[in-house]
Amino acid sequence: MSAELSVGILGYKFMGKAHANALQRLPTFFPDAPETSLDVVCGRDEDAASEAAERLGFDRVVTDWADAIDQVDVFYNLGPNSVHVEPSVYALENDVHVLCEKPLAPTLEGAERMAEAAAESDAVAATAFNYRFVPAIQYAKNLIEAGELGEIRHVRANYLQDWLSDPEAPWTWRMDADTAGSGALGDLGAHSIDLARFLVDDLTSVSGHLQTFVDERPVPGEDETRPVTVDDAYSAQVEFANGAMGTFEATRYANGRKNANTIEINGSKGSVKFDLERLNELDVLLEDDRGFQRVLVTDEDDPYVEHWWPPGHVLGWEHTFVHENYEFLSAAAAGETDYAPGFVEGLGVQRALDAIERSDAKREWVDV
Ligand code: SOE
Repeated sequence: MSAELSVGILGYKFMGKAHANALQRLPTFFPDAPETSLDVVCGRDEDAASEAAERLGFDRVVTDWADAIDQVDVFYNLGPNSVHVEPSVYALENDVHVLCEKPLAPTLEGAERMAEAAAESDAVAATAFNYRFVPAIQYAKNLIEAGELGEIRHVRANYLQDWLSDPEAPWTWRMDADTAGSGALGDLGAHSIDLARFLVDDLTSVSGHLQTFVDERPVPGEDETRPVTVDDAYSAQVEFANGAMGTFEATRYANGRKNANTIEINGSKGSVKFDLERLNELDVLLEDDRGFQRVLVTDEDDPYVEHWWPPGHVLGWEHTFVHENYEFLSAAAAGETDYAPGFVEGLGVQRALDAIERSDAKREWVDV
């Protein structure tokens, strides 16, 4: 492997743009990050992939993912969930580092195969849970680890969007069980569950409920509809290993909520509240406080902030990807195969997603 890590990406749309932007920001803001070369974009549609490669700053294009993986040090799996398993396993078997978007796989079996491949590989595997890398989330984690909230009793985590409220909103792969696995549950719930596992503990049992409100949707540019075979929304009650209890919800139908990813944690001594739509802030209540205090998490000694701007010069959603790429690439360069969030954490979340689906099917509590 050369000193510079060559990068290949599979999938060049929304997540391709987010990660390419992050890779380009690193040399300026995180000069100690490993150097990378943006080498190859992989996509079945060569023309579209070429256009994307040029726009995102990559050198070339291939149409076969194995070709891409054979030629790079680091593989970013940013495609639909149905292409997470095979290419990621192939990369790890060939000791190519992998960062894979969430949820890790469409099924629990797929995620288990990926985690096994990661355990046997000398390469580093990462699951792209970018919200762990929000400074305010790491600030909350530090408070919890320092015991400032005391014994954790409640977790309330919601992820609310509204882009499917309109029944005429077009069909996409995110609505197909074979391609996506699940709907709001895997796409949004995976983030909430990862944050809860990161900040609090493992989930041990769940009572889940899934709902699909609109069964078919128009296919863009065609005179037909396709069935929606995933959930539009889920809710779950959960028990944590440490005895805490939790309530979770995600939907694509919460009119007026664009990307409301919130988590509130209450302990015996204090509480924290986070809302992605105010991501520079954390509401904190400590032992002697009579109400929540708004902490602006933009001081130089706050996580990652010294790399950016002076206090108060707020960060945005895209910065979470820069921090995530910094940590992942640093671990890859150092060969830290116990990197977290790795495929172990991706699998942990997938077990919870699977349990919520099982619970819904049986209409009873199940173990994770
Ligand atoms: C779409 O619902 C989506 O882009 C998710 O796929 C992302 O993971 C989330 O961060 C924002 O919403």
